[in-house]
Amino acid sequence: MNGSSTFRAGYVALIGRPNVGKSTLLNALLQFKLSIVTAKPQTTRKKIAGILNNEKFQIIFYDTPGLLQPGYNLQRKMMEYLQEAIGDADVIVLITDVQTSPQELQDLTRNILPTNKPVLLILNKIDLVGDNKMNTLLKTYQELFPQSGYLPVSARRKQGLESLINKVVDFLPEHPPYYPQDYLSDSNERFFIAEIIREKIFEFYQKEIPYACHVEIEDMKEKKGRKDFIQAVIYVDQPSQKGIIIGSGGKSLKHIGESSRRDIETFLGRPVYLELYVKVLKNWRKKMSALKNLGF
Ligand SMILES: Nc1nc2c(ncn2[C@@H]2O[C@H](COP(=O)(O)OP(=O)(O)OP(=O)(O)O)[C@@H](O)[C@H]2O)c(=O)[nH]1
Ligand SMILES: [Mg+2]
Repeated sequence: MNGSSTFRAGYVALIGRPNVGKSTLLNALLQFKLSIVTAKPQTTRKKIAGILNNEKFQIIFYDTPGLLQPGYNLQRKMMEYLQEAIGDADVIVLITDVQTSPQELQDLTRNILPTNKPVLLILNKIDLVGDNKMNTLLKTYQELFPQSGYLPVSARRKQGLESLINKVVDFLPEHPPYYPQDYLSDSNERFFIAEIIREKIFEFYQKEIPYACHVEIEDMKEKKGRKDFIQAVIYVDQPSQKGIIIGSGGKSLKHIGESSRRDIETFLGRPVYLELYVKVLKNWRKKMSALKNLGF
């Protein structure tokens, strides 16, 4: 009867440089670990919807790949996802952190920030600095990004999130929900399972290896009275990387399998059996046809 006329719903793009904490912030806002988080930049490669629901609003947040100057086709695809999220958004949340140079961010965003949409600038990781440094940074950002609203937060410590949600909701149009109100995302389980495996690869291997890997779920079967069976393949882009992924006596791959399985079980809320293997798909990050086949 009442309240329905004031329901607000809309799309919010979470954008920013690699590693500033976009995925951490999404998870903190949803109070659920949906998007993978690692200490390495360029972890997120697609746009990932995370839907926040309550009686008054539905916010569809889009986590996106970190903003960069693309050097190869995978990175070009990543920037297309970012542009799509900006294009679809009712509100842009531009995230930066206390380690990023404000000037550099201004240079990078000059041509991508729309002038006809509200932009909220979020200064993340304030747990790493004192109030003085934080206030100086906020002042610099206010000078460089005059049309924005500003908020300091710590995604890791879950500080400032309520103000962020309130500000976002203020900008949202009156609109009925876009998705059923028990939806958390529009991606399927398989996508998130592959992402969990990729997170473990990012955490475990060094240098170029994580960037050369792509993960696909080849088979997933529910088995009555038994654990679900999941088969995943890790694609590498050079033959020499296959041995590194597997490790001596299969040790490294076994470690990835065990740590992935634990997190997949937490994510799904049920026990699974996980089988991993490795395939070479030469230069998949550069070849448009390979990228297309892998869902980019
Ligand atoms: N100290 C501190 N660290 C944070 C905070 N938020 C995120 N981090 C850390 O920053 C690193 C990067 O976090 P992500 O959430 O993966 O960053 P991202 O912006 O999604 O990175 P890409 O997907 O690579 O673009 C991780 O090690 C996080 O734990 C914060 O509020 N405080
Ligand atoms: Mg991310």
